[in-house]
Order: sequence, then structure tokens, then C-alpha cells
Amino acid sequence: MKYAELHRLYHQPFFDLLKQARAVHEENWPEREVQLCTLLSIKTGGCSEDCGYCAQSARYSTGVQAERLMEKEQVMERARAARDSGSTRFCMGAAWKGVRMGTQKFDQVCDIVREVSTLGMEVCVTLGEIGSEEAVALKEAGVTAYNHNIDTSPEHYKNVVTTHTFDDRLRTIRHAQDAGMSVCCGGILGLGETNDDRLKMLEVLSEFNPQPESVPINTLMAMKGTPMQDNENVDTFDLIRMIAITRIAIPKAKVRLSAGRTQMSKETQALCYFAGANSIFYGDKLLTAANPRANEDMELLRELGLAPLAPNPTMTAPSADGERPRYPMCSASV
Ligand code: SAM
Ligand code: DTB
Ligand code: SF4
Repeated sequence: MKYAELHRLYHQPFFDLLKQARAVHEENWPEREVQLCTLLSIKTGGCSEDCGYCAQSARYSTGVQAERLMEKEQVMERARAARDSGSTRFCMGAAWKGVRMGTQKFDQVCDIVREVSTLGMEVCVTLGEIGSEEAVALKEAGVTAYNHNIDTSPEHYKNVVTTHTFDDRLRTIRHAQDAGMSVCCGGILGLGETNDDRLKMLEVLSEFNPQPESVPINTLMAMKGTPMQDNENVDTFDLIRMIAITRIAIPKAKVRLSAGRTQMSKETQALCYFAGANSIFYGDKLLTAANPRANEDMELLRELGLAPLAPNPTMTAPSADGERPRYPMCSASV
């Protein structure tokens, strides 16, 4: 969906936008279900990149200790616990610039993925930049979705990260799509961007072919020691509007209300569910930061008459419509 249309829809009166998003949501997701996804940081901290929001960058003193890649058995314990608590997706994150075929760490990750994929959950990984070979190997090992966020608009990206470019992000996404993995791609609100930047980010996401299977909408968790530690909080209505417009622009995606829920009231989260959010990170921890307690999330879903989504271990990646551009389409020049 193009920026001009997104802009028009976004700036309707709040309830008109919500009503429209709700209609799209009910048409595409009539089941009143919310997917529960568990995150695990399998390799924490010490990252060479300078993403201005991230507690795991080695450039900032954030108090996050760099750790080695976790052993397979430890990961399996956490994955089994996630499945037993009702999660249908297990997302493993590594604080790397990227990872290359033929390295020990890549073999180790593939080995972990092979084993986790036997548990019947969707398997998502986020390992930074990958090439086409790595993407194929990850898909073969059992990865169902690759998470790689564009985070903000093409124009604002350079104000957030300098060690890689927006185009680098798009290239990795294309490699994941070409290998037949679903793509989980979204962004963060609160990086000093304007409303227009948010809509331009959404324009890029919604012009992917195929559209992302899931779209995480994070709100900045301002990490002490990062350049963004004092950023202003995201306005609640802006967040709800963003969820709504994402639902309209990418109707078949899981829209995941992601980082930052510890700061949100039950009422804010309820409005996000109403506007089209149908997935959350579930469990007490994100990668390094806190998340609401699992029993509180379950209680909220119960109060709202929503239910956790049933498992779908056979998830297949959506296919592209007809001819598609060589890279996910990005209308802005970057
Ligand atoms: N290194 C990989 C990468 O950059 O793609 C994977 C891990 S990275 C931590 C995954 C995503 O988490 C980021 O793209 C960003 O959207 C989100 N994230 C990281 N730190 C955050 C923070 N402090 N607040 C909100 N979202 C955050
Ligand atoms: C995403 O969009 N959000 C998740 C997941 N993908 C990897 C990560 C959120 C990280 C929040 C900050 C932290 O835990 O350090
Ligand atoms: Fe590294 Fe990813 Fe954090 Fe950027 S967001 S510093 S690439 S872990």
C-alpha cells in the first residue's frame, strides 16, 4: 500500500480507523485467537553493530554481559518449557552482525534448529545478516520464519544505525524469502522518528512480495547506556493507530504487539488486540529485557474472551504474486 493511501487512512478520526481495522481483522482472522511466541536469546551481547536502541551492542555500556552461544541441551530445555506453557512459536535471537556458512557457530545453530523443530512449534530465528546459502541451510534445518526488522523508514534508518544500511536489511529479507522461509519483519516506535517515518516503514513492509507473514511492532524499551536512553515514550493512541493501519495494510499477517508491553496498561493492550494485534511475545523475558508475566497475559486474554492460538507446525511460507522485484520493493531511494 502506498504512502499517500496510508497517510489518508491513518489520519482519519481515531474511531473510524479502528472500525476499519476491526473489519479487516474480522474478515481475515475470525477466530479470536492470539499467537503466543516465546523468545530466547541464544547468544547475548557483544554485538559489533551500533543500533542506537540496543542493549546488546558492544559499543555501549548497558550492563549486558556478552555470553557464548548456548548449548543445544540448554536451548531444548527452554523450548520444551515454552511448548508446555502454550507457545506455538519459539524464536531464537543471536546478537550477531550476521552469520556465515562453514563457521562453527553456523553449524551449531543449524544443529539447534534441527532439534527444536522436532517439538512441533514454529521455529523462528533472528541471526542478523544472512546470504542465500545460509538461508537455504536454515530452511533445510527446520526454520519456518526468519526475523529481520527494517525497524524504521529508509530515510530515518541512518540516524539509528551506521554499521549497516537499510538495503543490507532488505537483501537478507530477500534471501530468506527466496529460500522459502516466512519472513517476520517489523519495526520499533520511539526511535525519534516522525509519524511519516512510521508510515513510510509500513509502505515498505506492505510492498514486500509476498507480504511478511508476521509484523512485530515494538515500542522502544529505552536501555540505559544507549544513545536512545532518554527518548520520549510513544503515545498510546499513536501505537494503537499504528497497529490498526498495519492490520489494514497487511491483512493476512500476524501483527505482533512486541517489546514494550511492560509499560502498557491492560486497556492499551486490549485496544491493540481490538485494532488487529493477534500475537505477542509470551513469558517473563524478551531477549535481555522484561516482559509481562505469563499468567497476567493469560488472564487478560481470558478477560477479553480471546484464546491462545493452536499449534501449526506445518506452517508453509506464503508465495509471491507473479513477477516480483529482485529485492523486496522499496519505493524510497536509499
Ligand atoms: N541481531 C539481530 C538483528 O538485529 O536483526 C537480531 C536481534 S535484534 C535484538 C531484533 C530486534 O529486536 C531489533 O530489530 C529490534 O526491532 C528489536 N529490539 C532490540 N532492542 C530493542 C529495544 N530496546 N526496544 C524495542 N525493540 C528492540
Ligand atoms: C522483535 O521484533 N522483537 C523481539 C524479536 N523481534 C527478536 C526482540 C525484542 C527485544 C527487546 C529488547 C531486549 O530484550 O533486549
Ligand atoms: Fe546487534 Fe541486532 Fe542489537 Fe543491532 S539490534 S546491535 S545487530 S543485536
